[in-house]
Amino acid sequence: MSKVFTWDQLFSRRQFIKATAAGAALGATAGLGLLSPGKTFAVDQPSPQAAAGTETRKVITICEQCVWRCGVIAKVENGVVKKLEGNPDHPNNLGKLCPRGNAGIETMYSPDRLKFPLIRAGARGSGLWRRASWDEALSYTAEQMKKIKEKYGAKAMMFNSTDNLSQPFFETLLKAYGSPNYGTQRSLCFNAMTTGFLYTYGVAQPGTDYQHCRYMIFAGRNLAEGISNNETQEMIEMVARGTKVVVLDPRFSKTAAKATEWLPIRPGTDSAFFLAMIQEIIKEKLYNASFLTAYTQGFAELTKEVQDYTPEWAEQKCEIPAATIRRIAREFAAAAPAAIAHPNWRTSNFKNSFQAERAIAVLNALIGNWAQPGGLIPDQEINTAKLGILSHPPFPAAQGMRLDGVPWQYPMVPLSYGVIQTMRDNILSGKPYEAKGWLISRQNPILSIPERQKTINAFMKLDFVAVIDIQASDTAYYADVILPESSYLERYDGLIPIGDKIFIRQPVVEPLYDTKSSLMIYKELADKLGLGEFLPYKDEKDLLTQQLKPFPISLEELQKRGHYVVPALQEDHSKDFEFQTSSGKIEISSSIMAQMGKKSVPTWDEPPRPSENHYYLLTGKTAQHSQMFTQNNRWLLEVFPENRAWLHSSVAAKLGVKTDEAVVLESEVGKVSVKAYVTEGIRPDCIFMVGGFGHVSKGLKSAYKRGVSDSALHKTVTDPLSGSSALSETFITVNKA
Ligand SMILES: Nc1nc2c(c(=O)[nH]1)N[C@H]1C(S)=C(S)[C@@H](COP(=O)(O)OP(=O)(O)OC[C@H]3O[C@@H](n4cnc5c(=O)[nH]c(N)nc54)[C@H](O)[C@@H]3O)O[C@H]1N2
Ligand SMILES: Nc1nc2c(c(=O)[nH]1)N[C@H]1C(S)=C(S)[C@@H](COP(=O)(O)OP(=O)(O)OC[C@H]3O[C@@H](n4cnc5c(=O)[nH]c(N)nc54)[C@H](O)[C@@H]3O)O[C@H]1N2
Ligand code: SF4
Ligand SMILES: [Mo]
Repeated sequence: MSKVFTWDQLFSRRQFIKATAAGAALGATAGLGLLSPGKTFAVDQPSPQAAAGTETRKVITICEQCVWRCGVIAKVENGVVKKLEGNPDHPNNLGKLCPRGNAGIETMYSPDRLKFPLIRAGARGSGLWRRASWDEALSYTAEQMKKIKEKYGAKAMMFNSTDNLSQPFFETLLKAYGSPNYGTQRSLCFNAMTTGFLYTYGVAQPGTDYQHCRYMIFAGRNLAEGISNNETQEMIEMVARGTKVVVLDPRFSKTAAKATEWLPIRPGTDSAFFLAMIQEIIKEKLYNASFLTAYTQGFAELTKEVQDYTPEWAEQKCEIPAATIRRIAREFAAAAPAAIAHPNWRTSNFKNSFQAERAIAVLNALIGNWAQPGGLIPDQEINTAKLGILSHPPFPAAQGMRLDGVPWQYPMVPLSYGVIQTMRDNILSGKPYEAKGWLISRQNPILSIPERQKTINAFMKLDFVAVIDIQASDTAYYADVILPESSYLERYDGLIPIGDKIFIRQPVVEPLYDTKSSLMIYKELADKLGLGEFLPYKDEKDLLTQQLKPFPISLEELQKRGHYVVPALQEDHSKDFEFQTSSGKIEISSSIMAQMGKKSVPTWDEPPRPSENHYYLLTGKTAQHSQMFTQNNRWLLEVFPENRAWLHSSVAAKLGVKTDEAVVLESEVGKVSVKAYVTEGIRPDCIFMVGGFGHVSKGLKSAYKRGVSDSALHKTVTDPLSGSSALSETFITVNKA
């Protein structure tokens, strides 16, 4: 057995050289990680490839600093990536990268990268590891997974992954293994929005035509900081054109700063605002009657339901003046059909967020903005290039109930979305059966699920945990085996069709360390499990060639061009659209909800309020970081070094606290001490923190213990309809530290 290391030893340069088989050769590679920490953001260390010769080239690929998948052109000099630029041919970013995209170089060259497979060599979470070969690490993982299947059935093994390009192959591994237990990030993210729109339009995520829009309402959608690159650009252009933009947010977000009107709504009461808009539009007959007759069902029921939801009633709930709600309803209807109540994104704020999303979906239907210039756009699915399929044997039937309660506890939540926080809770409860193993790829549940301590306890209870990551995430820190993936600038992933175009992610440089693409990790693990025939490819190039088979372009050519346009799809297919609901219409009254004995039209569901001396805890994004993972990126840390608790100046004055002084925040489940940020830009009854800080992994040397994790404070509250985790339903006290 090889030597045991702590994280400190493993990631110090000296130890790394000692621990490496080919110490001398790889010593140079380890040195590579140390970028100049100055402001130049230049890569000034030679790469191992540098020795091989001098060359300058550009490689077209795809960003992975968040889930948006922008097109990138990487400039490589002498084997070192010098600069990342936006690919002007890519629809997701129109030639521009956001700050996180630019900082992708540091993600790859970080000294904290996982450099080889690791097997736990002390108690779980002790931070003691030994280096393993790929063969050993994968064989060990496969043995544990086989043991669990033989002893407890495939269902005792859980598979988790957050949205990424190779996810379809992870799902193939899950199905081939035969487990029903699959966890994605979705119930922490957009379940309220996607289920709300799915049960209204049969479309989970319609697009929005910013270019022609004349009136936009965002309910918490903060495009200036929760960046969706091309959409953020379109929003900024829309504002510059003078389009009226209304932002509902308890906090003065950067999007609120751009907007025509900021409405500091009481958290959890968005549906009161929208129900009152609906009431006003119906009362004043400002709706599109012919559209409603032709394309919708349930208008009469809606009219009855909303009759008492007057703007005066709503004012009592949401604290926006009735006259403002009435005016906005009229302005919105007058701009129809070029007006949008935006579907939003991470609207998992309250249990009633599903009702808010249903009200938003229905409000759009009332003015008939579907597929109209300046309105909602059907998704592009029907017009998307279809990749070549890899044929494999039929999957075994997955036996057993799902640990996340879908559908037995959450009948309305689609299987592919799941309810990850309930999965975590049922690992702890052992109900309906005991979970034993967890394979996690590209996800950091220890920081992303509410109640961090509970999540850590769930990890401690399991027999086996394997994690696939590029760095020692908090979740990897609690694993038994860590399988290091090559960073996105060093690897291939599955091809990406977007409308009539097919894009490629490809290595910009050779992997710096002993890492593999997840495509190969899944494939080699499948081989060792005896399931290799389900992932029928030799290597990444073989897989991509099979995906490209229907198209008259070689992989080599695609690599050069970066994308391929499928000619047959360039015709207009918009008329092929059908609403994928039970009735084939837009369901103002949902057939499925009616069948399940629920109120089938949008309705008011009173949210809880903080008691005396308690505050709403709000969470959200900053433009400079992604989720729970870029906090260790030193370039990004330099521009956003830690999160602070936003306090209204009146609250700060009462406490006698100034900006950067410490406050103690306490909820029912946790307590943290964090620096204050005193501002007028938040309601006095709310405290806001950017999520993703407060890492517990000592392997994230720059991010370890920087800022605090609001997941340590968040209570676990789940909407029984959409499965969405209600992230603003935690109430806290605040005191001077
Ligand atoms: N830079 C950056 N961009 C990102 C990401 C990232 O991590 N970093 N992540 C991506 C992902 S996965 C997502 S899901 C999106 C999220 O994008 P958004 O959903 O736009 O952003 P969030 O910051 O999660 O939340 C937005 C706002 O909700 C407000 N809020 C809280 N409770 C309520 C309420 O009850 N009502 C209303 N009206 N507002 C409320 C908060 O104050 C916050 O400003 O961003 C994506 N883009
Ligand atoms: N408090 C709080 N909680 C939240 C939110 C919030 O705003 N505040 N937002 C919610 C939302 S919207 C979402 S979507 C979820 C996200 O929750 P998660 O999906 O759990 O979080 P991520 O940070 O996206 O996890 C990404 C993991 O992938 C790793 N990674 C990065 N690049 C690669 C790669 O190329 N390969 C591999 N194998 N791994 C890689 C990172 O190191 C990290 O460990 O969190 C939710 N939870
Ligand atoms: S939005 Fe930024 S981080 Fe996300 S893919 Fe695009 S450039 Fe990369
Ligand atoms: Mo998300």
